[in-house]
Amino acid sequence: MFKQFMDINPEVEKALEEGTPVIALESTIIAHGMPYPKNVETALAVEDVIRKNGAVPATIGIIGGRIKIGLTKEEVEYMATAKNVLKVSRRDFPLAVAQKADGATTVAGTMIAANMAGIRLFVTGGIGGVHRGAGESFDISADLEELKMTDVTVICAGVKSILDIAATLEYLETSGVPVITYGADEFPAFFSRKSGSPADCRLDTPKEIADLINAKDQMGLKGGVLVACPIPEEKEIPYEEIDVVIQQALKECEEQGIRGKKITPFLLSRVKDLTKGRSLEANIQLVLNNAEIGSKIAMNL
Ligand code: PSU
Ligand code: MN
Repeated sequence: MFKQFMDINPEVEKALEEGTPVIALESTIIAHGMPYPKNVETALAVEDVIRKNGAVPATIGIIGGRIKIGLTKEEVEYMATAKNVLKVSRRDFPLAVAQKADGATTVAGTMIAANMAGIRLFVTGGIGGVHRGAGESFDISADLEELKMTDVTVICAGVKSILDIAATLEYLETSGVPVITYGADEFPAFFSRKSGSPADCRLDTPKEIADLINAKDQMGLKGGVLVACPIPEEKEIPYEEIDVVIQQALKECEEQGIRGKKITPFLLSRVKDLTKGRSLEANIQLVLNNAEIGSKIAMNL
């Protein structure tokens, strides 16, 4: 059903047939998460890291209403520069497909498409979560709902402190999602290695993580797995330093009355501007690090 709306890149299709590990990548980070041309450079560099490790990348996005599993270089460039690219989470697929629109898939959107294509692993930078003040605003990312129900492992660098990190972890616990911190005792906060929240489950090798994923799948337990990889120490922005910037961005978001799906892109873009691009550099480095670790997990699955 879903498959009739999908085009699978021949390289990806061949890998899936032959059992070569395939790793999904999202396109919201390209269209709405980073500025041009860094978005294209990063997307292609991440694909290179995955290939170098023996796996095959599949960047997922929607072009003219077709769900693409494995964007070509030209299509990545198109996603990065086209106007009116929708941000596509679960609820946006019907509109994007019916209107033959272009769409960048979020973590939730990418998980759905990856799962349909038979891809088990997905590497990204950060996921959405429970926003600060969600008790009043009800702003909880659809990414968390997707992790509850869709069998894809998401490898990220933790959760940005634009969100309520402790509440996000509680939500994931309630949802029955295994949350693994790779090689650290504290769950990471994207730009920083520390978040103030302890790691519930620490694993130190890609093999152990692959074993956990296999065990979950073999038991028939539905839902995703979240793997959080702390940003490499020399690349991090200390928590106290980035928190000041985030407070400022949150204040502006509130003042300007930004709502719904526009909130996260607004905050990401303000944080980048307020750090004069330093956050962008950290963002790029952590995605590359996640791709390296994700590939190693893939090779052990
Ligand atoms: N967090 C980041 N970078 C991102 C996103 C989140 O640090 O690029 C993007 C991802 O695509 C994620 C989406 O799935 O934002 C979440 O949006 P929302 O909060 O509206 O659910
Ligand atoms: Mn939201």
